[in-house]
Amino acid sequence: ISKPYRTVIITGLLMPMTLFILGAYNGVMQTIYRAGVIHKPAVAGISYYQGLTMHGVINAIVLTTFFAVVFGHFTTSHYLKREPPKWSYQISMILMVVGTLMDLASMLAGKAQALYTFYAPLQASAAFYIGTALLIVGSWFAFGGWIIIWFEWKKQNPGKKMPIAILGTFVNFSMWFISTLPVAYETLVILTPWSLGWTSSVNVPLTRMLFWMFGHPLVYFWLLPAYIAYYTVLPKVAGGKLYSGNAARLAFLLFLILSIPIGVHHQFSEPVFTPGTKIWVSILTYAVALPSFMTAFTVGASLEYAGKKRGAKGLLGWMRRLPYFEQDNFLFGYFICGLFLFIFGGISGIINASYTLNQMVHNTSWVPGHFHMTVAGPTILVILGMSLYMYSYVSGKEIKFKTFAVIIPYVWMVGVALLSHGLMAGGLMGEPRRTNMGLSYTNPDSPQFNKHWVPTTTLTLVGGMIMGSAAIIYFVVFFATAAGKRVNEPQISLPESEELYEEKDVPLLLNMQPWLVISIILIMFTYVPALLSVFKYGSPVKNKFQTENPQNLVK
Ligand code: HAS
Repeated sequence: ISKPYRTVIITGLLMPMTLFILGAYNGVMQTIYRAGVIHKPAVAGISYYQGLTMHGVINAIVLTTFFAVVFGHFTTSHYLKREPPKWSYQISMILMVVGTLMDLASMLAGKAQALYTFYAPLQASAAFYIGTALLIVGSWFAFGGWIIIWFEWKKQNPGKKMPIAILGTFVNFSMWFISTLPVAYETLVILTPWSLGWTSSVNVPLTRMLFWMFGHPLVYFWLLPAYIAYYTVLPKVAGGKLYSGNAARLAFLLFLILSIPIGVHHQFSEPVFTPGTKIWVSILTYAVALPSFMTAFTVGASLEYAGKKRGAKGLLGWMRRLPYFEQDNFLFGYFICGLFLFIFGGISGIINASYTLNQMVHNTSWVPGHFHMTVAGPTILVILGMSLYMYSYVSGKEIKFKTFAVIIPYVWMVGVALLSHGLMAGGLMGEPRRTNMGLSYTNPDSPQFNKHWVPTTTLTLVGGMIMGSAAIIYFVVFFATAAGKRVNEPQISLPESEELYEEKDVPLLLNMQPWLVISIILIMFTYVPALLSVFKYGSPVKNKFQTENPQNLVK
């Protein structure tokens, strides 16, 4: 591995992991505010919404984007046996670092309290919008470099199939590229001039629609690196083989067509969109669960095969034989805990997808309950495990405190399960999300005090504390590893799972082009009517606190 490439990868691992300390701290603070342990609008100079914005932006946008890029460098260089052009990875990292620093400065200065969803009417500083755009554009450059080396590889290896990890990476970044166009437009063309006072009004529903055009595929951008690891790394780590390569390919390609056109499912409660658009999006949202059901089957079958190869007997005996606590296989714990949480994260997502059930749970704490079992489940656990793994390889340093490294995911999983249970149980009783409840509902001195939300917010607090403890142990392991001495030659290497069967080639699964065309058609089907509605019913709002009378928005 060349020195500049190593420097870029190490920066891409160290910088977001350092910021994650601040992100995780602000997450724990959320549970403290909610449980009414403190009844204050701010702690240590960071206000409730400032902290919530930092928590979301650092954990869900910065850490995940850096990881997707670094993991993409690893998968492409490992499977294509070459490095991308220097300009591509260097420009990419510079833009991402500068963008992140702009975001961080805005958030620390209290100039960005618009939450990680940052649509109007909440307003952040122009630096925040430009920083976010730079972070995104930086990731495009990395993708450009991988496309170049893919064509080189293809020329030198005619007739060879695109490796599954490369297909997963390309699907993920194609979807990312398409869906980041609307948010780049939103931040640079609409929100930045509005924030600078160059425009006097803003079309709120338009900014929300453009955000969710990006915001939903964003969640699959978080998930797909984890799926790449589940399909191509986990079977090997578990001691088995991948049950079906064709099923893995189909799952990724289905994400390419179904991830983008469903953003409106975050907007079921908004009167701007017609019922027709909402029903259509509800149906597509059920459809996007299919590739995950397929993943549950394929990955489950691969694990069963691994357990049986390790000597398991009977129907479920394979579950007992898997390498849960093996130090040399420490990645296994991160993967399996993520999969376990995702069973419940997925079920709650399918509940959200129902147009009618969504009316019950929308804007309650049920929603963060759902997304902590997905983002803080497979996404973050694979990020934590793989970051440690990649750091150790690319720096040539041994992982320190391996016993701790093995138990972290289990502690984290217990924390997430309790936190999410508290949030979801509270949500079903109407507990609001994004609210400093310590000032009102969980403050016994407030006339708004609600005793029914005390047990649920307390459970959330306990879960948050356990997650916080797991995070502290992780930071010790990660930074002790980073501070260690180099003992091996730095290299890029990944565990490579073989496929169990030699399956027949299916041409449609080896060509992304038709899927890209279907993707564009489905996007048009959803967003042309959605855009027409937004222009018809979404009136510009003059200042950030004034909203239209909802009656005017309904025809
Ligand atoms: Fe979601 C809201 C619907 C998946 C993240 N979601 C959110 C928000 C976030 C988020 C962050 O339809 C809140 C945004 C905000 O701030 O407002 N979501 C879904 C559906 C799915 C789904 C249908 N979400 C995700 C993933 C996320 C994520 C993945 C991040 C990574 N979500 C919604 C909806 C809303 C929403 C509505 C709007 C709510 C509202 O009103 O605001 C599906 O993709 C889920 C499919 C998943 C499965 C599970 C498969 C299980 C697997 C594990 C198998 C286990 C094995 C292990 C093999 C079908 C693969 C076995 C072995 C052993 C030993 C046990």
